Amino acid sequence: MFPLFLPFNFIVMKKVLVIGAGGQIGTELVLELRKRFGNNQVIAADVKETCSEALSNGPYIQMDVLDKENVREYIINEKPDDVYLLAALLSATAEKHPDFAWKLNMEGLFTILELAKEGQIKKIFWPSSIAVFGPTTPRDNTPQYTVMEPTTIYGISKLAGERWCEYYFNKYGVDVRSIRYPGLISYTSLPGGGTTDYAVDIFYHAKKTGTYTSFLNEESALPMMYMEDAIRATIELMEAPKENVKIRSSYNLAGLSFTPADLANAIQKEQGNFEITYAPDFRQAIADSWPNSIDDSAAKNDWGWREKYDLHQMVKTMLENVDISKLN
Ligand code: AKB
Repeated sequence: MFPLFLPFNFIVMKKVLVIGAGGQIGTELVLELRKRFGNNQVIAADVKETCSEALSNGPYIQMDVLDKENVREYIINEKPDDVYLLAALLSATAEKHPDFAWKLNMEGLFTILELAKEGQIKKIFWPSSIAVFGPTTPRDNTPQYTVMEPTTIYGISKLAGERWCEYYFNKYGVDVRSIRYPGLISYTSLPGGGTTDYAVDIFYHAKKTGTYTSFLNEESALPMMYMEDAIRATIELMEAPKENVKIRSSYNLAGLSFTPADLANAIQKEQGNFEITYAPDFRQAIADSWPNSIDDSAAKNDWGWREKYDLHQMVKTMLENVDISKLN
């Protein structure tokens, strides 16, 4: 006879593959998915040969998302239900390697969309970004639907990717879901190559030396979010009933919005001794083309999104947890 109460993991015994698991989002996403679905159900994949210590509690495979045949063979054999495709070059690095950024950010997406079209994957998560907006977009409380003329190669690739996602949903019924991430702030894994990275770096320097030189000027307000909120949003969107996911390009998502000066003040309040100076570099022009704040009412209405972290809570949590030995 069947037991009356089935354990949670038995009921939701799905297999999940996270490609690009070694990055800032990937690491924390894998850990949270493993808590929910079981360690062995969530496969971390990354281009790096070996797995980071943080991800050693479950399966890991080396995977280059540009090696299409290998990705296809793996997915067809392993049959993951959900695939999170996170491998990408972020805004600042992409400006230095535009050809490779376009290749990496687009080709992997096509491979995964095609596999879903063939019925090999049930659901896809693909991250977009506030970088899809550009200097002609209204900058305050940027609407879900508005002018989108990105000026960075990263933004262009993300906007093109959004259009492809929506096309595969409309044309082939591919269940693809996406969020336009703001700058993400976390302490488990360092960000790499983004324009919003200052908002993570600052905590390591504040704790180690009490000073920081920001590569954005003091007035650069940008949409930001604490990683715990971003991971929860991602999983909530992926677990939402299909009919609630009305936007198949990508959802605006808002959490916080602050300038380097606001962040420095909040750190000063929390820590006492802290000084910031400003030396804007090429990333300033990227920040200047992005929104100050985002309207995320569609995400709130469609699948119930609510942020939890405010600036004070985020600063407190970061100062308590950043490990300064990670700073070279
Ligand atoms: C970046 O700065 O490139 C990213 C992003 C906003 O997508 N953090």
